[in-house]
Formats: sequence, C-alpha cells, structure tokens
Amino acid sequence: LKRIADSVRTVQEEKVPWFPRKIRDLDKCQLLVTKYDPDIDQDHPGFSDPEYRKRRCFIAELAANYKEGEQLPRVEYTQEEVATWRQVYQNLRSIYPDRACKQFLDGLEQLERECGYGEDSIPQLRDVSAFLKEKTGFQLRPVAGLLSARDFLASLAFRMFQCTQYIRHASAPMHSPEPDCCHELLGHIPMLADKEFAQFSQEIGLASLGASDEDIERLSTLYWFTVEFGLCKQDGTVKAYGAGLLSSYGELIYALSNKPEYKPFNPEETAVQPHQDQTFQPVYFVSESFEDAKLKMRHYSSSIQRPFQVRYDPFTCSLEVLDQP
Ligand code: HBI
Ligand code: FE
Repeated sequence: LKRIADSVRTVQEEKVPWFPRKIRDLDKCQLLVTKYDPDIDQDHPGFSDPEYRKRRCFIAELAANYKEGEQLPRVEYTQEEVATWRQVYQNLRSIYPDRACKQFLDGLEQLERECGYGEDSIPQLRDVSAFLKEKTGFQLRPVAGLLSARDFLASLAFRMFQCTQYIRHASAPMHSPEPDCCHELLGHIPMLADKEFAQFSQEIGLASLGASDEDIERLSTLYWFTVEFGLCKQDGTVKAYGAGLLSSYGELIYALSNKPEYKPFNPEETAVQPHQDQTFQPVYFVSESFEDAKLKMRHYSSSIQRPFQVRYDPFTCSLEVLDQP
C-alpha cells in the first residue's frame, strides 16, 4: 500500500512545473518571447534600422550576462535616446495630475525628489532599484525583452521586477509594441514604491508558482487588467493605476474618456476576458479601491488548486514549500 501511495505521489509531483525557490534561481527565469523583437517582427519601428538593432543587441547582452547579486549594469544613453525619453516624459507628465491615481503621483514625486527623475536623463536601474528597496523591498534586474508570463510572474514572488533597459525607436516615441524603459520607469516604478501595491504584486507572483499553464494564463490576464491596464475609483472619480496606461499618452486619455466600456473588477470574470496588445483595450476593469482589489485577488488566488502551499521568508528571500496534508 505504501508503495502505491508513493508512486501516486510521484506522479502528482511530476505534474508541478518547476519554479524558483530562492532569489538566485531567478537567473533561470529568463525565457524570452520573441513576439515583438526588432530583429524578427517586420512591423517593429526599428526593424529596418541596423544602428538601432545593434544597440538593442548590446543592451540585450548586458541582461543576458547578468547574474543575481551583481551590480546592475549602467547604460550610457545617447543624445538621441535621451531626446526620446524627454519627449515621452514631457507629454505624459503634463496629463498625470488629472488622470493618475494618488499612489502613482506620490511615487513619481518621490522619484523626482530623491532619485533624479526628470526629463533631462534616463534614470539608471541601479539607482531606481536602490530607491525601491528602501521604499517597499522591491528590486530590479535587467531583462532583454518580453519574458514568458511564467518567468515574469515568478520573479514578482520575490519582490523582483524584471526591467528592460533599452528605449523605444526614435521614430515612434508615443508608442512601443514591447516593454521599454519608458514603460517600466514611468508606468511601473512609481506604483512599486507604494507598499500596498507592492504587496498586491508579490501576491500575484506567489499564486503563480508551480501553477498549471491554464492558471498562469488566467493570472496573466488578471495582471494585464490590473497592473497593466487597471483603473480605480478615488474620491468619486476614476483614475489610472495600470502601467500600460500610465506609459501611453494616447491610451491614458482614451481610457478615461467616455469611449471604452467599464466593468467592475471581479477576478473570476476578469481572468477570462479576452484581450489584445495591438490597439487600445475595448474594456477596462475598475476597482473600488486597492484594498478591495487586493482582497478580491487574494480570494481568487486561494481558489487555485495546488498540491502544496508556499510561504515567502523575507529574512532569507526564499520560499518555504509546505506539502498539503
Ligand atoms: N516581460 N519584460 C517583461 N515585462 C513585462 O511587463 C511583462 C513581461 N512578460 C509578461 C508580462 N509582462 C505580462 O503581460 C503577463 O503576461 C504576466
Ligand atoms: Fe509592463
């Protein structure tokens, strides 16, 4: 009987996809998705610009060679790159006060005061990571492009944000088909300086560890409609907290106009909402508050079936994995 029980257990264990248990394991969470790569995608604005593609290769190498615990690489940005940043910064900065949520504005103001944020230079990941570590314990590591959802979400479980370091092509400063440093530094980083949002992000990450492909797909969709394109009510009006909105001039204005459809954030429904990344979203989900979004997400995550439980140990930055009795 024992042998049968053991073999049943082994079969079950084999079904659980590998996941990182300590922060150094994130060196193995680097599976890139080449969907919007400028070397492959003919519609990428940099596809026919060999200089741009060479630059991208150089910055991709920095990320590929990076190992956990090393100093984050610095990039000396060219005048053209800084000019692109300036244009994005000026445009977005002027519309944030009416459209971004309180937590975002608060984070951005702190970054401007304490971390050199401004239109004149592209902030360095090393400085931003040190800033975030003090605020919420989040840290950054460089990544070469769009990561698989599983690897991207897994890093959040360790309060690690995988961050691109290149900038979009100069010919299309208002839009990028893939994440770039404008999206990360302007969209994501101010929110990650908020304690409650940092907790929310880590909890999505923890829920993803060892989850089935179907559950990863649903968590990834939830991430999309919250962390990337989320709206929330604040003082009776709707504000943006999603990084995809806060790094896109056109979509931020559109999302808060009367054109798109709004639905109340409800994880069971949100998790299966179809979405696409080529145009503006036809539908956005609105949370009552961050507190509400966090509680609903927690309830949803606890319904995901896994044959084990995970607990994050902040002293060792590693996971305790407990077998379900
Ligand atoms: N990869 N580098 C990077 N940045 C992201 O923001 C990102 C990603 N991979 C997947 C992803 N975001 C989400 O859309 C979800 O699939 C998790
Ligand atoms: Fe993003």
